[in-house]
Amino acid sequence: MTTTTMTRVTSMIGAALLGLTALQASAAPEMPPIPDVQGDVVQADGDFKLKFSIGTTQSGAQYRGLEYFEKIVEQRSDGHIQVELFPGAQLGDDLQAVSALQSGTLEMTAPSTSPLVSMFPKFALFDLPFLFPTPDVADQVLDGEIGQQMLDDASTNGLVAIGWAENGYRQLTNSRHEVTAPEDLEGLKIRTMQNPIHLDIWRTLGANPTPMSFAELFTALEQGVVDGQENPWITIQSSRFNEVQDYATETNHVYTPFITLVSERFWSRLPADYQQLLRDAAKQMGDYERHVGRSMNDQIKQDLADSGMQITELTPEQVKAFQEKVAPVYDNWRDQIGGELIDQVRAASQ
Ligand code: KDG
Repeated sequence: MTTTTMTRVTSMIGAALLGLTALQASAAPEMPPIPDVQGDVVQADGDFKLKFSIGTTQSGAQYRGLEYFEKIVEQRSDGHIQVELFPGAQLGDDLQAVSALQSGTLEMTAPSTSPLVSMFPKFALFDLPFLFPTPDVADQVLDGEIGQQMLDDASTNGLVAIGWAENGYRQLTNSRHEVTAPEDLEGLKIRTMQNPIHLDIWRTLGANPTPMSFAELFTALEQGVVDGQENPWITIQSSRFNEVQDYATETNHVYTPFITLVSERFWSRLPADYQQLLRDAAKQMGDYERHVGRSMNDQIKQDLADSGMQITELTPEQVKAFQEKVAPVYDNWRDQIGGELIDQVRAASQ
């Protein structure tokens, strides 16, 4: 191949790549800029390496939050704590990452609460359908007494729970047909998180639910092992589910938080001032990450529609039909979660 053809070929490849990156760049919605670091440098002894693993991808709001966490911790420790980020379940899915923290082979992770319900039964509060009518109610609970009590309860079994972030309000997608009523779910194979309440929700709604790790979801959708799934808009886009799903229904049926966890073995090696630095950084990361996800929902819905997905926004009457059909789930789980806790959250939305 003569040099000119090479250059022509290379320039063509270059152009194609540029085109591609431009396309990808155009696909990724504008994220709010990462804020400046607030607070002074923390003086403390020792140098530390911290690996932080998550299951969602690099183009999601959660990863953006981690980038802010990394910036705060490295700047305010004057480089004495080095943070390495691992998105996309590179170091394992939620359950694998949590057990890696317990064995001390990983320092931090931020899973959804749903896969951890067998370890922390009270987390099931977040899996009850339609319990958090607005983000405000979610913030009141996470940043209030209930949220703090849950962090304290989860600081056991080799784990230290230091903060909350947000996965978000979950939306249904599928590859078969538009869903506007529970009856449309008849016979649809829906992937759920590995969580007994989510299985109960979709069974009660008339679908055929299958529990599965998030790390296996895209392939299962692509191969038609399951017809549908449910996740927040930001996760639907950042995981490119719109490439294997044609229909989305804005159900907002469950609010899922992320909980920020540290390995107790790593934590106990940190000087107290660095422990406080990680707590401060986790708080700022969580607040920023909530803002990122919420500020992008409308833009993402538009992008998904532009990508060819049929987005269905339910009327209040249609939402009510889902709420009424799924109400029995509360009777099944009230005792395990605690009626008082559920009533406290309900009171917060009055
Ligand atoms: O680590 C990623 C999971 O925490 C998260 O995406 C869970 O919403 C989730 C799902 O559907 O598995």
